[in-house]
Amino acid sequence: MLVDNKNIVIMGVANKWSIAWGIANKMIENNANLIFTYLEERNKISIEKLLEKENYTNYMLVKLDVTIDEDYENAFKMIKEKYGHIDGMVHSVAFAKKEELSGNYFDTSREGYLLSQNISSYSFVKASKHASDLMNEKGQIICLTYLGGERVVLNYNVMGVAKASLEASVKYLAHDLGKRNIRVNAISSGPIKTTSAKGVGEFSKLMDGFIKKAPMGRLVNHEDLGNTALYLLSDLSSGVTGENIHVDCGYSVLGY
Ligand code: 1JT
Repeated sequence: MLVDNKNIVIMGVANKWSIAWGIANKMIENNANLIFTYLEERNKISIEKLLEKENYTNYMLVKLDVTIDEDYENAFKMIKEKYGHIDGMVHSVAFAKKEELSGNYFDTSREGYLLSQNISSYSFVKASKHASDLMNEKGQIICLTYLGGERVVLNYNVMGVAKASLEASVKYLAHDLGKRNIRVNAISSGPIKTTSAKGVGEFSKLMDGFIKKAPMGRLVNHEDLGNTALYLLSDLSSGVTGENIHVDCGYSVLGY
């Protein structure tokens, strides 16, 4: 198995619709040891329930509010105490205020801008620092992004700018960590109906348009993302770093 007995930290499972859960599920099938970070008690309970259903008991849950420096210290200290080292990390965390995901980008508030950068982008830098400290000889780090970080996608606005900075961080971190044989990559996912996405106005319209236009004529699913995550977290992708893999049923090749 491709990630057999690997210790992998997964940030961003809130419930069964989370992209991070799709990735975790694939890791469970491939016998990884998973460490979940969560924000709120209700997320912890959701994760425990999901894992119980899978009959998966060999895991760790740690609280980590990505906006609090001491939370990283505590979380990674506890991870080190239990596992000694880690082999991989998955970052699937983002936030923007709902009112900033529509209308004109120029109406973005300073507070909203900084909040989305803090949670969606800086957290990846900070987590990569702590995760890489626990990696020996080699490691793999991945994050989730969206086309709106590279192109103008209507309404994505402040999140697009946060994803642009996340994608730039992937390249700088790949440079920092390459000599230590730690690879850093992004997965650019097509739109997925998660709890956060459902809160966005006109999201269903975006999904309909996506199915109509995407070369494969369908939506991306959790398994598609889990498969690419498995590739990136395993030795199948040895030699790949600083890359952004589009798992979007071909949508991003379109010029119309
Ligand atoms: C967040 C939200 C990050 C929705 C997100 C996201 N990354 C992708 N989506 C889905 C999406 C959202 C919009 C969109 C296209 C896709 C919700 C708040 C938390 C962070 O516009 C075209 C707005």
